[in-house]
Amino acid sequence: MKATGIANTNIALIKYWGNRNHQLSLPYNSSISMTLDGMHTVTSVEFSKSFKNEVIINGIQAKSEEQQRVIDHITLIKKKLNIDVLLNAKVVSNNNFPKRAGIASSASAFAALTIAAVKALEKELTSQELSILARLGSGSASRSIFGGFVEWEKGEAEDGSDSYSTVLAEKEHWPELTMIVTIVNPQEKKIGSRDGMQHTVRSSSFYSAWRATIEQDLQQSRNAIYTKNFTELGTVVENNAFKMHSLMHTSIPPLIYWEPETIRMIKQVLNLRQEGIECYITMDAGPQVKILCLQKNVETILGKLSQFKEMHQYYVCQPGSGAQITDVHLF
Ligand code: 2P0
Repeated sequence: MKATGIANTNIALIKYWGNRNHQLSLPYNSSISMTLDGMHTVTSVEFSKSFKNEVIINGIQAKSEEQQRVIDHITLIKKKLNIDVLLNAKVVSNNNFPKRAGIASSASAFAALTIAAVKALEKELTSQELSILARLGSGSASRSIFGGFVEWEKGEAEDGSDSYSTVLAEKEHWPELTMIVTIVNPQEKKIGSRDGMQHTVRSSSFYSAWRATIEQDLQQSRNAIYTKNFTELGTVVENNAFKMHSLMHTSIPPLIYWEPETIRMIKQVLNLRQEGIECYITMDAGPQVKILCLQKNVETILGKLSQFKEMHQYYVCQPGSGAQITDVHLF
């Protein structure tokens, strides 16, 4: 009854920001992401009636709020699978990148937790069913079940049965596409995405503009991925990220995930582009700047940015695989 899952994180190219049903993580719009090779969470889960529920993240006992979120997700999985809810779980999870820093650690975390828990409960589910379950833990986790280029369909059903992710293109379709994730400020964020997005939906007068243009962004992004048109993809990805941050900035009170280093990094990337090195920006619910580029330009971009003291750390990621079960357990 012990199983271990490994899941890569993903970065949205076209963002999810706002739920029509918050409890079920049912979004107002579909979103598109790239699963990132090498930025992952590994999670082992074991069930026993003799256990107390226990959650260890990166070698330390999880804080009560984090522990509750993990245990609530496991309880929900048990209920959905008609398993005795008194069966307690020991969960040990390791990330190989900072959590709660705006690099979608909950995406890889809840994807790995979901596949490990289902396997430990000795159930076989389809990828679609796993994507739905992962979505209930964290919306973006529904995308990390799959590798390559992924679309999470918003769906229409009230129960969320048609809101899951599918693969737009496998990772082998466009291996040159690269995401450089720069860590400019490693602090944990104070306002989580789930609270932040609902605040935005309630109070930003720009939310209707976001919804009015999102289908066009999705279509442009799908086309650019299918035809491997980097300029078209980069243009829509960057614009979509700035639109999402405009929603945050026009919330009342404003929700600002950027730090001074974020702006300085944004300027650096725009300067690089002016110098003729084609690269684009995306950002999530945190201060980190991600740079979308082609593999042939990675060395030049890193060479330029290495002179920049704000960049504490970086990850260079190609399109990665979907979530998988492994035999190597963490306990
Ligand atoms: C996304 N984000 O599409 C959007 C863009 C962040 C900005 O989905 O609170 O991971 O971390 O469990 O679902 C982040 O929200 O929520 C997210 P948390 P989730 O990737």
